[in-house]
Amino acid sequence: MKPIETEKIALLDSMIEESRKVVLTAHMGPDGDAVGSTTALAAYLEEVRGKEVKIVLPDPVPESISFITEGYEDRFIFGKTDLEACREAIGNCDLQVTLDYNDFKRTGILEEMLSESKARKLMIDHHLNPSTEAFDIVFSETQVSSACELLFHILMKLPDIGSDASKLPKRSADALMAGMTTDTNNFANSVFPETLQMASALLAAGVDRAEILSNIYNKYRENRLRLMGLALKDLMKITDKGVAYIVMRKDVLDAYDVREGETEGFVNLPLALDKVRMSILLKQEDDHFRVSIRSKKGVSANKCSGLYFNGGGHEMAAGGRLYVPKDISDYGEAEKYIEKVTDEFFS
Ligand SMILES: [Mn+2]
Repeated sequence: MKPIETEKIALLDSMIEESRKVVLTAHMGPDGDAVGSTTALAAYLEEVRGKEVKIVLPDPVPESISFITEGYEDRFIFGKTDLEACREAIGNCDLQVTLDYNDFKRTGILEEMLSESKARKLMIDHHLNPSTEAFDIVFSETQVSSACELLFHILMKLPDIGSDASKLPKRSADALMAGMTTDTNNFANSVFPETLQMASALLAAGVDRAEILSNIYNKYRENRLRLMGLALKDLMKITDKGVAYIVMRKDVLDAYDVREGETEGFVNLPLALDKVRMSILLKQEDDHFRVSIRSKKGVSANKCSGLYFNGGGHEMAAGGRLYVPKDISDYGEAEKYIEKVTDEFFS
């Protein structure tokens, strides 16, 4: 990653000092990195800086990563369940922080409130092509594993932490380790020298990694593994261009009682095959499929998502949406659409 500029840190430090009420935000369908980075920054702002903090998210925290926020639930407000409270918190804050997303569009129902707010705005993110116009300070770095990692490096530079990870609140340290671990898929993707330095510093500061791993990977419900079996055995298709895709329609999601977060990591599985260059997972939602794309080195998941799935993200890991009936006329057309566009993408 490029070095973090000292002047920017000084600016951030005074911006925090001058603020009283802070709102932290993250993207729709929050993952471990979104929840970890907002929780970690909230604990720092509260415990070290004495600020009043609210974490405002479009959607609730999935059960599968709720261990990160245990005992901290009262800091959270969700657009899906209490839009008025979100409006009030955003309207009353003097500093608004964007974590783990690059454009207010990624906050869905909160988009308008966040972009129209008069508060000062700070972005800490690791996605490609950030929309930075609205922001007073931007920390945008793609050569990091996660928003949690970027936030860690920023916190370490702040004077009251002074490169000593043991000065971070315990909740911050734990949440940073958890978010980095989920975004790297436990050190499998996007690991940089600084990522391991972060892990080392947090371990030395007393973070219990074994407990975090157990919370992330060993607490699922049985339905997840049963569905994973079905996905690999029956749903996965592989094109002759080396694209693996899995389409999960509503009947399957209902039959397996799938909750938010329970298909986490499925999209990575087909990459285990030598012949697979790119993997695409579609999950049916209200008026669209939610799309996840992962690719191997040399193939751009980001580009494919931008071209055909209304999305983007990172070079080898991207998200998006396929709208019905805007992009395809019917949910049953998804397979045909994927075959057609990926054939075009690789020719
Ligand atoms: Mn992330």
